[in-house]
Amino acid sequence: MKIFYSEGHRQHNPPFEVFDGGERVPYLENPDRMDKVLAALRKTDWAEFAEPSDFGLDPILAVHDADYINFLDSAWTEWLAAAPEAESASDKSAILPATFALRRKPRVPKSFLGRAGYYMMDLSAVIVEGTYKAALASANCALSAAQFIATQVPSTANRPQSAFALCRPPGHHAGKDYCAGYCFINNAAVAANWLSSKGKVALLDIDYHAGNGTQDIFYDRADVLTISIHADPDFEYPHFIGFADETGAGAGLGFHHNFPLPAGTDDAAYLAALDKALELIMVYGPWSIVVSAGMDIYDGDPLGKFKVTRDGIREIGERIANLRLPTAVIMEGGYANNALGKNIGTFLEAMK
Ligand code: OKP
Ligand code: ZN
Repeated sequence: MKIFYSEGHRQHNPPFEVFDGGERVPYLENPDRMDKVLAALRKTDWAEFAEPSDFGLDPILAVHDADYINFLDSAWTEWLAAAPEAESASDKSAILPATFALRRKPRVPKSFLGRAGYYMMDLSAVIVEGTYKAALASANCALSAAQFIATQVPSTANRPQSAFALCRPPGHHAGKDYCAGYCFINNAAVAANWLSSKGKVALLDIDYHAGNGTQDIFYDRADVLTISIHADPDFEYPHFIGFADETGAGAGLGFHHNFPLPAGTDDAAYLAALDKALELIMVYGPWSIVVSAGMDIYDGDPLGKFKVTRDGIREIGERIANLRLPTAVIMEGGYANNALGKNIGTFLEAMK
C-alpha cells in the first residue's frame, strides 16, 4: 500500500495545550505519534513510502476561506509583533487567544488577537511557528493519496487500491474558516473535494470525535456524502455539533449523517453503526471514498471513552474494504501512542 508521508509535520510541535479548567498539559497531538506509526509500518513488507507532491494552494482554497488561510500563514509573525496588544502575554511560545467570537455577525476583527479569537474555536488548535507549513505538508499527503487512487490501474489488484496519507496535524475539526481540536486544514475534506471533480464521493469519518469541520464544509452539498460515527456530543467534544438530527441543508439535505454513540461503545455496537453507514454509502453509489481514520476509538485512548479492540479495528478496515471502492485513508486522531502504530498497521493491513 502506498503511504504518503512528509517529515514536514515535525515543525508543528506545540509546547502545551490547555484542558478544560485551564490546566496546561503536554500537547497530545505530538510528533511521537508519527514516530510510533512510522516504526510499525516500516516493519511490514507491504508499506511503500512516498513523498507527497506539492499541489499548491488552489485545492486548499477550494475548501477553505482565503482570509483564514492568510491568517494561518502570517499568524506567527503577527503574534510576535502584536505589542502592545498582547503585551500582557508572559509566554509567547504558542498562540492562544483568550477571547472568542461567540455567535457574532461575521465581522473579521482588525487586531491580531481579535482575528485569532475569530478563527480559533478552542484551546487545542495551538499555533506555533511551523504550524502552517506542517499543515500544508499534511494536506499534500492527503491530496497525493487522492491522486493515487484516482490514477491507479485497477486491473492487477483483486480489489481497487487504497492509499494512506500519514497526516499530521489532523484535519476533521477544521472548518472553512476556523481551526479547532488539533486541526488547521481539513485534509480529508480537501482530498474529497478534489476527488469530487471526477464524480460522487463519500467521506466516512471513524475518528472518536465528531467531524464537525467536515460536516460544516459539505453540509449543503449533495456531491459529497459525509458520514461521521463518533462519541455523542451530548457528553463529548466538540459539544455543539454532530447530532443525529443534523442531516444536511438545501441541496445537501439528506447527504450528511451522524451516528452519535454512548461512552463504553464496544466492537459489536460500533460495527452495528458502521454497517448502517456502509449501507448508506452503497445506496449513494460513490466512485471513491475518503476515510477519516482516527484510532482514538481504541479502548484505552486517553481522549476516548469507547471500548473498541484491535480486532474491532481490523474488522472495521475489512468491512470498509469490502465496499471495493478506491479508498484514500487519511490519518486523524489516536493518542494511545504505544498502541497507535499497531492500530494503524492492523487497520491498513485489513484494507490493503
Ligand atoms: C482531535 B481529534 C478535552 C478537550 C478536547 C480536543 C480534542 C481534539 C481531538 N477535555 N480537546 O478528533 O482526534
Ligand atoms: Zn479524535
